[in-house]
Amino acid sequence: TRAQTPLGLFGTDHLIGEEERDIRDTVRRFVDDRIRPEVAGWFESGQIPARDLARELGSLGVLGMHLEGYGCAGTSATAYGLACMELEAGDSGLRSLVSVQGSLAMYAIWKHGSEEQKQEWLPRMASGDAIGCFGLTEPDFGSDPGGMRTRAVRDGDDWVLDGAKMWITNGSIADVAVVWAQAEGTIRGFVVPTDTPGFSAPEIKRKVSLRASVTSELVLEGVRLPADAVLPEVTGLSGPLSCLNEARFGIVFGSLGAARDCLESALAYSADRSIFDRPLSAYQLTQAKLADMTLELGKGMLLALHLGRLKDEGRLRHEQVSLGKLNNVREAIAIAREARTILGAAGITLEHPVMRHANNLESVLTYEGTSEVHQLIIGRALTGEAAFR
Ligand code: TGC
Ligand code: FAD
Repeated sequence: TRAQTPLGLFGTDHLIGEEERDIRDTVRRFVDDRIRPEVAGWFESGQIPARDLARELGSLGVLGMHLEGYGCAGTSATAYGLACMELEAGDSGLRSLVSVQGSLAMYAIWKHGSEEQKQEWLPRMASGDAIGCFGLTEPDFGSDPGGMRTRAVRDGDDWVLDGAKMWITNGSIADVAVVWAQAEGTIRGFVVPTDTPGFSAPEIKRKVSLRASVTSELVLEGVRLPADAVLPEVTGLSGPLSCLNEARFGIVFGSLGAARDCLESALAYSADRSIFDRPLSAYQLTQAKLADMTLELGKGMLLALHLGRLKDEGRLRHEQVSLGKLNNVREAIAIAREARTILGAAGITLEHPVMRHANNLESVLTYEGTSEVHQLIIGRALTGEAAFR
């Protein structure tokens, strides 16, 4: 009998257009050639060549790829999702770099910025010459960003920002930070060049998850900005939340990339590993695990593609993104853990990608809305009752 890949068995490629497949295959080749040989080392040392990678990802065309104009490719949302999937098959940290750049920092400027802000930042960010970060979370306000304490106060025409942001991806390496702050009774976004006096971004060390990604604190002490640093087109919490929808959508696909990589590792290992004189893959218990993992991967992929098509038609609602983020990250972690059992002791090392993905997915479960927050968003959509507070 002919061995099939898990997603080959589902036949999901038939739901993807030719151009989307070409984009996916290009990103897959980049990950195979450039990322796979290096990524375990980056994870182990907690150091990534982020600036080089940003330029390479810019040349590949994935930074802000689903945005129109300003040097961005303007692909379908589904193509962007598929790219996220390939990037995260390499490492969640790589997909994070791309998510934060394209879906959070660039999207905030693209959607809510002035023409001058777009001209100044978007082309450089699309090419990877400038790196962006997105400061929403604070030390005391993660799931409840509406309570943020960072303040922007008017001084003449200027704005002066004071406060702190926490757990900010790309913070220490960013050229520009999109910072959300309380301003004149509402929440507003500010475009902050990171060389502005009073801005600093110490890196958070000793992580055991998402080690191939820079995570930082942002400290804002009397950061003085000109009047035109504010994002003019949005006020209130819906501003940052609109950006989160974009990044969460990428995670719906991305998490499946990590899961697929774990499942494929387990498949390959089980075929090679001989136990009690037979390949591990020939045992019924192993096949039950492989079949169940394949089912969840395939179901997650069908959900992702469905959400992708809704987004391409402009009909995707944010509660639907929550369905995808909650399910696919949760199942990706379950797949990573099950795959790890098949590898036995070998599964706990960096010789195989499985434990690295499993550890990374713990961060993915928490960021962009924890699984509990997404349960509550879905619960509110079902019942009409908000149970957040
Ligand atoms: P709530 O009253 O529900 O909403 C306030 C206003 O926002 C509107 N809204 C949305 N708009 C766009 N998209 C959404 N998803 C929206 N959800 C709500 C809403 O209509 C309302 O508008 P208006 O005009 O009436 O004012 O707000 P709430 O304070 O009750 O909070 C709701 C809650 C808990 C769901 C929300 O705050 C939330 O999603 N919390 C989770 C926070 C989060 O996800 N943080 C992520 C930070 S960034 C990150 O993690 C990057 S990871 C980096 C990487 O990918 O590597
Ligand atoms: P908390 O909000 O304190 O939650 C703690 C626990 O309480 C969780 O289990 C949560 O689900 C639960 N909980 C919360 N509310 C309720 C409720 N109403 N009912 C029941 N349980 C509840 N943020 C950014 O702004 N930009 C970034 O670039 C960024 N990058 C990140 C990178 C990494 C590696 C990580 C780990 C985080 C990043 N974050 C970023 C922050 C991330 O968005 C927050 O960690 C997340 O929103 C959760 O906030 P918290 O960690 O403060 O947890």
